[in-house]
Amino acid sequence: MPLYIVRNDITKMKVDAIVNAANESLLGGGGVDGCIHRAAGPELLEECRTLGGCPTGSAKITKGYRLPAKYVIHTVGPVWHGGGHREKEKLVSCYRSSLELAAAHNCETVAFPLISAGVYRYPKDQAIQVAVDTIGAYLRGHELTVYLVVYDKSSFQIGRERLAGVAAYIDDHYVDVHTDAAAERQRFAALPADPPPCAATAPSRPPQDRSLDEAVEKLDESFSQMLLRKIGEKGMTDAQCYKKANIDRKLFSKIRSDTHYRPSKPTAMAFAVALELPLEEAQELLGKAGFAFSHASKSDIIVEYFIARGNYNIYEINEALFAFDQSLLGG
Ligand code: AR6
Repeated sequence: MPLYIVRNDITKMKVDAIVNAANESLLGGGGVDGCIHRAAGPELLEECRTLGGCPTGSAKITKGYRLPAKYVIHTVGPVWHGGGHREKEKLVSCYRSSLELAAAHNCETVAFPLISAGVYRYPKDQAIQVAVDTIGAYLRGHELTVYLVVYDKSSFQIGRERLAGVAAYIDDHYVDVHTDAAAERQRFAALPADPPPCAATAPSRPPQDRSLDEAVEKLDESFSQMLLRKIGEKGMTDAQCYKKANIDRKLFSKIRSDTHYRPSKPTAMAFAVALELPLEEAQELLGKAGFAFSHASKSDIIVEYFIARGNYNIYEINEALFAFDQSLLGG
């Protein structure tokens, strides 16, 4: 199920559980901990007093009281001491323990702040990376929707290593909007007209003309048909594909059952990424939904950057899209 990166105050999130970046006493503090206790009311502290604290890397659960969230999962991140004191291992454990606790309480939606990235001084870029990688890995095997709540935009510094290449690629490829709007129109004009709605209307071919038949069949394929064919060809299950695409199971079912479903561009791109299609094939799949990669669109260039490098990690792609204020893929 999907991972969304959002900018918000976590105390406002209407989810089953929000995660608190607490300290080992679980008796409140500053930062997001202070915000959560203020919004939940004094009953939260009362319940926290009964828990007997929590070791670093673990998590404990309470009710949400006056919060819109049903539960608060309190986890204790590591204090940053330079990186040589198993900080990463402990931070990974915070995310895992919190997710497992959420699942044990039948939560379907969970929101995390960037644990340890404030008072505990974990470098923000590395904290985001640990969060995205750990949550992403967990979601491959579980049906849960997770929100990573980023409070301040400065958490996403363009200068950092993981995004530096993306910034340079955008500089090289982002073309003047006016010039490119014309190019985009031309590109659309060059696309084949929408295929007829039903394969039965395709002209019949002599049996020996197999390859032409196949070509015509492919032209007639809808987005949904092409998607399902490619899932089969890649030997993937539906679930593997929609999870890798950061797509909700319900949306996938809709696409599966409606041959003529027209997805949004981010959804079509998400499937191209999940199927690990090279650029040309990705372009073909997008074309089935009536879209094309455009150098007038920063988000297209960012996705293209990752595909061209064979990096099909949708969470990393979304991290970059978020950093550049673009709509995320999937979801
Ligand atoms: N919503 C979402 N994120 C927030 C909010 C909010 N309302 N407020 C802050 N953040 P921190 P830590 C972000 O310091 O580093 C407390 O005193 C913030 O920008 O809250 O794990 C505890 O009691 C930052 O990116 O947690 C502990 O003693 C992230 O949340 C200690 O701080 C985490 O920053 C824990 O330190």
